[in-house]
Amino acid sequence: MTLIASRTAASPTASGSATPSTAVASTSAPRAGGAAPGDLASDPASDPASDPASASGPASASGRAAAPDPSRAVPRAARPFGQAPYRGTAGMTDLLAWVDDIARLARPDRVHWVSGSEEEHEELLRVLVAEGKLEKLDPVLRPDSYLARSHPGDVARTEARTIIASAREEDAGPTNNWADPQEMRALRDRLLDGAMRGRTLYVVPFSLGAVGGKDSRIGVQITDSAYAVVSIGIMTRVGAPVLREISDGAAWVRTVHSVGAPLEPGQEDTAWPCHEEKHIIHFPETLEVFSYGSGYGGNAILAKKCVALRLASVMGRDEGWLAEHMLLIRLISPQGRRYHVAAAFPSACGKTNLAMLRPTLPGWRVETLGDDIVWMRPGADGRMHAMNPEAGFFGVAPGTGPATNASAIETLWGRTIFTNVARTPEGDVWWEGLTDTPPERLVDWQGRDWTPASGRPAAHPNSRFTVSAAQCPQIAEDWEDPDGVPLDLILFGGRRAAHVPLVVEARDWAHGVFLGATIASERTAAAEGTVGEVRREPFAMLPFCGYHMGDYLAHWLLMGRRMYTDAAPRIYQVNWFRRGEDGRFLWPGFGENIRVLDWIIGRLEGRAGAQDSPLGALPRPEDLDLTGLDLPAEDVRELLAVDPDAWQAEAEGIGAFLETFGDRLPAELGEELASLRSRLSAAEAPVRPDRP
Ligand code: OXD
Ligand code: MN
Repeated sequence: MTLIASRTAASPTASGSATPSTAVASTSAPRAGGAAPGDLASDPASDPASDPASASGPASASGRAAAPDPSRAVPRAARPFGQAPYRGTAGMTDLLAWVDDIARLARPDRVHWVSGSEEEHEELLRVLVAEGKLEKLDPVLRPDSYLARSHPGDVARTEARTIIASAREEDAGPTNNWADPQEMRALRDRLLDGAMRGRTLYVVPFSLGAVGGKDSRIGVQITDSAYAVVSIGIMTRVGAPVLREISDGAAWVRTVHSVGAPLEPGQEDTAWPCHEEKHIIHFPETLEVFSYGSGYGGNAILAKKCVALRLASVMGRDEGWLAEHMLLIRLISPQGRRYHVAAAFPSACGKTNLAMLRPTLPGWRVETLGDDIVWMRPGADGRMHAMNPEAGFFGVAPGTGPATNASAIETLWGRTIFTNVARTPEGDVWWEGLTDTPPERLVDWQGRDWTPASGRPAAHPNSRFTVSAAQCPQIAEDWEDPDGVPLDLILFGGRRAAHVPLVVEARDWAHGVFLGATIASERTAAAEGTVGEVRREPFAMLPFCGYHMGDYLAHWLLMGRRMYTDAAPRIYQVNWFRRGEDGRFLWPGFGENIRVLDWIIGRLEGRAGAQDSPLGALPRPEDLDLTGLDLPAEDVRELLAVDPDAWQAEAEGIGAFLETFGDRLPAELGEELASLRSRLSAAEAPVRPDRP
């Protein structure tokens, strides 16, 4: 018996006639064999390990529980997948009441409580394949891997439909869309009314950070998308161990997601159910999220952008920490010294590549700790401590290849869910950049035949892979350590064709905050909008900051004061994307970025030289180790050049942007801008380093 929903297994009459009480019946259904196998019970069974849904023990690095101990598991045929936990504690009673309320409104055919077991994950994948929502890839070429093709109108985060519904409009600030929370609750109730008819409502308890970690946060996502469930299972730690936290009284975040595509009795499902009308609504005061209409990425895996960034940034503001759109690595020097580096880049600007850097300079090593989100907090030792709250990578596929990110390619050997990439005739995947020469024939991301002459990309530019971080060959051994790592360095970067030099050193924390606040970048396909258009992306957080950006900048300045000046991470700005007049990238990037990191670490260690510029200290060409790199001297000069006239215009743009924060702009940042302007005025001519 399996309790996982399947359209083929579902009874059309049951789906049509589910009353609120039958819809939620499975939350209180009697347990197989009279035991309490799915329970978090109040007495001995309050230990989730005594429940077969969690008999497999705590969630592993893969975000799913390890293989169950056969001596403790109930026979497979009787495994009570999806059964509701017991209302044994106040925490569980609250959770069950909330699930009952949503189920009464959304009227699903059934309710499935996600246990996080490996069997459950596999069963969900099997059902998704049976329903035509996933395609299983060739088991030899790409073992245990799947391909999803989304609806062509549901391919990226929908920033225009992303709302911060704070009680007061001014608290959302000028960079967010705001709507009245009461209206948004009414909208939510209207949209949810019957939205899950004919479908299964999944309850997914998730933990950001190791379950029980002192800086971890937990939440529950209700969703009617099994694709979202398996994705959340990879990206976070899910299931019974989290329920235990809730049962023990831990605070948790409530998130509800519906694809907005109820099924009438007998109605055929589609491969990618979604709705034209989309809303991603955050309630920062009550720490809730409601997402409707989309099944894609950050719109559907609510733990990621909605909770780990937008709501977490609010929690961080209130509790004295920071939730950031950053990668996290450990850089090990040829002398064996270890440095921890966090780096903020806007979406699809190479965070995953830098997170898995394979240095070309001899002796250097990089260990991956995270590729997208970092939570950091000033510690009692006066240093900033950082951790990656996620358990997987949701990376952009195009551009990822053996030459650009060999580690990612190895990470994707199998056990991966691909979305919107192309499929080869042999049943493997392909995307632009995976190989230099495309295969002669493919099925493209929309399921159409494709050849190199088709004149359109085979994979969608925002096509993705979802994979456990544990599969990365260079993942740090301690990547799940709840204590995190002490941070030495913070990088801010964007994608800028002109003006912005390869690297600039901040003078101090306030200047570093100014550099972070003024990042601008060319838009990529990660969100809807015009690709290539330059927009200001402070701290790469423009779409992810859950409150007023001016207050966020003030919070960064405050965090600086919570550290010892000489122990705070040093801040640098980088730009790998500068182009020459002929449009060529001037810097080779990827593994060669170690040369910039080597200079930065040289600065930290006091061994690297620099020249001053109106923007901050820069390397002279001779300060960079360019050994073995066939880089024209003119290109190096261009990469390190600062043109005061162009920067005066840039400063105008920065000023206009900062003004939008009104009286919430911290005075220090106005002073930083004034001092940049006066340094630019004092510079007589473009700073162009001469090669010795
Ligand atoms: C992501 C993004 O998915 O930033 O990580 O869009
Ligand atoms: Mn991201």
